[in-house]
Amino acid sequence: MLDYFFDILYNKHAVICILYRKVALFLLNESYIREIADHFLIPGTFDSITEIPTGHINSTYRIDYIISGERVPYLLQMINPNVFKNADHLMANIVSVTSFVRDKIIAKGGDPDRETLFVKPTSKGTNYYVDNNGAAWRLYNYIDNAYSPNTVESPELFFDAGYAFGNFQNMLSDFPADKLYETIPNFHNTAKRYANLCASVELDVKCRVESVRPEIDFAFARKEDSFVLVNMIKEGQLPLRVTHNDTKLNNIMFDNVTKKPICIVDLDTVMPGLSLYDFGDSIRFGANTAAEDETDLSKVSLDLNLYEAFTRGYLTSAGNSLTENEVKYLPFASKLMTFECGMRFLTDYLDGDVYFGIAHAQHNLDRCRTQFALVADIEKKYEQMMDITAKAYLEICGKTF
Ligand code: GN1
Ligand code: MG
Repeated sequence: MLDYFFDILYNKHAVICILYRKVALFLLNESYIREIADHFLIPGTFDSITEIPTGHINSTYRIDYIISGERVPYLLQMINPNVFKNADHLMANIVSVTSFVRDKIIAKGGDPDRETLFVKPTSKGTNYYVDNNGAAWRLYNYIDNAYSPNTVESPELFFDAGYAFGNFQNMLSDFPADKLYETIPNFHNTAKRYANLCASVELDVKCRVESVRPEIDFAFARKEDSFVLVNMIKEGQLPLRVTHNDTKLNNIMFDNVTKKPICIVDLDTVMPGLSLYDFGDSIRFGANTAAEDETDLSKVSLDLNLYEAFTRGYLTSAGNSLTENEVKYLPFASKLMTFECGMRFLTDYLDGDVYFGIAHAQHNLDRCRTQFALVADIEKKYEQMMDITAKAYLEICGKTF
């Protein structure tokens, strides 16, 4: 009935229809989300819910409560069950990593409520709540008066981002990595990602292969790249570390006033991994002169100034604890993580968009094309990136590779 009503409206007034849908959906959502929130130990009275529409995977809401006359915000999140199959392991990872980081922040005289996320328990004392549909929900402190940038406004900001992720790496350098679960096995195993793409091309469930031949050929031509770091791990040439694994710029919260990074968020994929994954993924997202889903590919390029700024920030906080190989391969990792992400978007497009959230039918393909255009530009600028890295390493750490 509701749909019929919407359809009639849609024919006449498309824009109004979209607005109505949004309002209706929101109203339905709001009471549901309130019910979920009731399962957590939150003092005070409920005030409001605001959806935070970022991220391609989880659903995120800010919920405000009034406690002793003051508005206190929290972050409520539904963990995407299609992506994270084991909420218990995922939440155990997050609780142990955030407790560890929290202790370090307190020891350094920092503000633990602002500098790290921490998990608020349910009224039953568990780390998360499972709703009637089987989806897991968790509640965090909300880092207020802060923002997470989607674009780099200045090299200084990107230097700070590099410093922040390097610092995160450092804070966890003595965390026992074997205590962490591998919540998404082979997450950055690029050889596996390549094999997944091949399998999806073979199956071609949505009959899309012919329409994306150039993208498939682009990926197939770079098969060898996908094995490089995987083989280095096997040969013991790169150390396993505790890594974030999703180091997009918008996973750093910056303070509204100081404009400095305060907190690293989105800890779902904290797992044992390579420092190179974290560095490369940051460059993929932040040093691109265009958005991740830009359709005008002439806007896509690797900004060398931004590459340099991030590299310098990162080496300033993490450089001395990295091995020579971990520094030498920074340009390669930038290319590889971009290639990996492009392969993942392409695979999902071929599979019928079953993994990443999309806003329109071609979204995954657009994202894939942007990533591959960036890979091509990195290949052109590769020597310059090597020079920038070597110079920064020498100047900041006094070392060569
Ligand atoms: C996903 O949901 P979001 O935007 O934080 C994805 C990352 C990708 C990213 C691409 C668990 O992260 O690996 O790099 O999209 N997260 C997962 O934008 O797959
Ligand atoms: Mg994420």
